[in-house]
Amino acid sequence: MKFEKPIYVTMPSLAPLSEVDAYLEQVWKSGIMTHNGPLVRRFERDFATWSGLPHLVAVANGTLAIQLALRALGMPPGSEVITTPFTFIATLSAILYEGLKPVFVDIDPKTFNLDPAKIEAAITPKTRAILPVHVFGNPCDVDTIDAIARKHGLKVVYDAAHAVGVKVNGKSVLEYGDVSATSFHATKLLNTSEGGGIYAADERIDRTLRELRFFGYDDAKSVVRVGTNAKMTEVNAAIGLANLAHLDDVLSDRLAKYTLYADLLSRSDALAFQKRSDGCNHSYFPVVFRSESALLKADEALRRENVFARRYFWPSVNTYRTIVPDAERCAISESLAERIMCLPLYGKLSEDAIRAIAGIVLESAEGAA
Ligand code: T4K
Repeated sequence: MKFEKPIYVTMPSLAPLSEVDAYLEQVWKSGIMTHNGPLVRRFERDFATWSGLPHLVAVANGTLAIQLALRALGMPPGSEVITTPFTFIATLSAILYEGLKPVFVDIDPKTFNLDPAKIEAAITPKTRAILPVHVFGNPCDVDTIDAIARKHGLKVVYDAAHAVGVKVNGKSVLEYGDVSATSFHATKLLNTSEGGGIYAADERIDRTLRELRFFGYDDAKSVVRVGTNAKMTEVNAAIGLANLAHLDDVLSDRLAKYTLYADLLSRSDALAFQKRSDGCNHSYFPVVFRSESALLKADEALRRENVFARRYFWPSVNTYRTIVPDAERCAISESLAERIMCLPLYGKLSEDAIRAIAGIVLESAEGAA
């Protein structure tokens, strides 16, 4: 059965418009649109409270959040940053944009996260930091990574773009590492349309991040460093505040939908799934096929029914020859990237639609097996 309207990989989780309007009225009344105004400050406070963090730096998007996080650590140009090849292009471009050198270390084939057992072999005298990603909201092995970083005197910046609501050892995963950068993009569990957030426990780093996002100004409006404009606007904060009130419901709904997909699909041994750790937020539903041709066949079958899954993440970012011509090969990531696809997963997706999508994927994968 062909879906009447196209089903995309995701749709934004949106609060009722009246709830956004209530915040926007404040913006219209005050005329304060930006420059870390009252709604941005409130969004920072409320998101931090919801996450159990003491503070947060809200920024314009998740890519700038990673860039500022790297910049705030003050690494010399050309410093090596150990990172994962299995991620969205933004992780890599942020490292390159900051004039740093990415060094790719392959992933764990089960969790899809940077494999901590392979990190130490990649450390050189130029290594200054490790930048892992909590892929699809599945937390990294933070204790092992932090222990390696401490042993070698390295900084850790987590790309936590997918990790809103993720907990490890009973606390927000954003608390791990020196700095964590998250995303509030329209496609994320909590969205401000475009937006990002950075958390650093260290007060000096936190202050530096605030200066970096605001042209290098300190609180007294003296220019104390080279900064940029990475501010979140009041309108974005209004959307975020309204959506934040529904975040607990969004998270429990994702878990229910993820579980339904998993129950339906795990009966086939033509498919494999991400090994999730406790605290995962189930923000994506990735499914792994035996071969790229099996994936393409399933994708085609879905498209025929008006369903548009996404190849997150393909290709493995170490293979972007135009920007990283000499990058390390990463066999596990490159193979996974060819065989993995994320199925539609969002609040308005009905149970019937999930059953139908799973049926198409199963039929196609088993036919290809
Ligand atoms: N690090 C990681 C690991 C990331 O995954 C990302 C972003 C970042 C860093 C950087 O964060 P940001 O700078 O973006 O804050 C999307 C998102 O644009 C991107 O935020 C996300 N990761 C990435 C995984 O996915 P596309 O090009 O696949 O998205 P797009 O625009 O095709 O959207 C997917 C589907 O969502 C559409 O088919 C329809 C739906 N959609 C999308 C938008 C933008 C809507 O319904 N409404 C919308 O406004 O990159």
